[in-house]
Amino acid sequence: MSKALDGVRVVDMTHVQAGPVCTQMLAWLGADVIKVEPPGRGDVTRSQLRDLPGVDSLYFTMLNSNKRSLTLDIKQEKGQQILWELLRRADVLVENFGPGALDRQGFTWERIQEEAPRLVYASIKGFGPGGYENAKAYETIAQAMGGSMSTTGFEDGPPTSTGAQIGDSGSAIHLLAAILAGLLQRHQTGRGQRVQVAMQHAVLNLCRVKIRDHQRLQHGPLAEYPNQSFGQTVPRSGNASGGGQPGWALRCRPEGPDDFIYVIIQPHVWERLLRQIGREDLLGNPDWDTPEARLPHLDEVFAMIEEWTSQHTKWEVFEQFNSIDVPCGPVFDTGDIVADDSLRESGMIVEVPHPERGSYLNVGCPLRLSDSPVEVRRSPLLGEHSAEVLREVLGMGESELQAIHDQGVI
Ligand code: CAO
Repeated sequence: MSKALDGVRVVDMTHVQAGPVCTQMLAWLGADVIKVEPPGRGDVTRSQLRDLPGVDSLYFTMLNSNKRSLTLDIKQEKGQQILWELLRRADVLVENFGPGALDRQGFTWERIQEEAPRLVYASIKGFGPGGYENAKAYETIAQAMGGSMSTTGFEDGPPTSTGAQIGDSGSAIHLLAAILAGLLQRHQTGRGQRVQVAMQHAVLNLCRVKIRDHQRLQHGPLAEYPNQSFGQTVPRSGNASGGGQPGWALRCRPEGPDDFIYVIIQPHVWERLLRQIGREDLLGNPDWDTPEARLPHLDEVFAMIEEWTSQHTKWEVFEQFNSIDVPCGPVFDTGDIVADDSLRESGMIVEVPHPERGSYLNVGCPLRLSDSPVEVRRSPLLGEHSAEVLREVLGMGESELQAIHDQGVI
């Protein structure tokens, strides 16, 4: 079956996490993603956090599936010539180097527009224009400066980073949307364009509701927050839902570190919820009956529900609450995730064979397109497709391939 991005060629100069996650999605959608890596070492993550000696790390394999690998030294003149040739034949260039890295090798936006006017040139940097522009960034730096860390965690604890990689993978998804929009606009204009996402901006976009609450705070306390007192800025609110319906993580049997279920109280299922947990005595009680009446003593409300949940496993509670339409979610630990039948059936946890490490698990593609199914294929070995790409895309002959190999260009 054809793929959504069939015929789209991507020169992928990304490394670490933020860029590779974006280009992996482009590859899953059918683009021909050619990962350009420094000869000899490749993307630094190939050797970071290795679990097996001498083999590409899971850090690398899980973020670089469905791509081809071309090694190319862009600090040699010949390497730069080859890169220019590739860019003239490509639709998209993606990179996430530190500020100015590609400009220093002569690949400025001005020159790229002249040489490859149809190219969508996409970048992730830590920051946008302004005071932080030249600073490097990693995941947690973006979380710190995008509003996530100060609003995550418990009130009596320090600012906390999230397990979800909203700085890196979050920026990647934003960049994917921007690249696809750039390609669509090219249909109208015939021109490529410069596409940029700053990690700080992507995190801030994901923290939109906290800036909502910052402004609400100027007009009084945030009633749905569990906090007792408020200052000038949005406090950390533990596991409060942050939405219009209150929620909390409640302990379950046998009280292991992840034996919790997250429960949301919707007004129209309150009565059913009370009956399920055996507290019919509260039906009609004005202190408990309406969302407004419950709001000032939510801690008591959730403690009461927890008395019941703590007598059951999170799976039992999930089943029983679902049967009465109470929204809830057991806290999945990583073991639950990799063993979950429905995640495997839906292709979100996939087993991928690899010639050097044996098979490994990858997280599949959450995008479902009826006419563009995703098949997750293993990540490439370093330089695995160098000759293939240069022959196929640039029409390079064997003697030239041998010569640039001997010069260390590839
Ligand atoms: N051949 C030769 N050299 C190559 C090359 C190739 N194929 N590909 C890259 N390089 C060189 C670059 O030219 C650059 O060299 P110079 O520094 O001499 O100009 C260098 O490799 C890469 O520089 P860098 O600044 O990107 O690398 P770093 O390890 O110092 O910084 C990071 C890493 C992530 C902090 C930085 O890239 C960055 O801020 N990126 C933007 C934000 C981002 O994406 N962060 C998320 C990282 S995921 O957690």
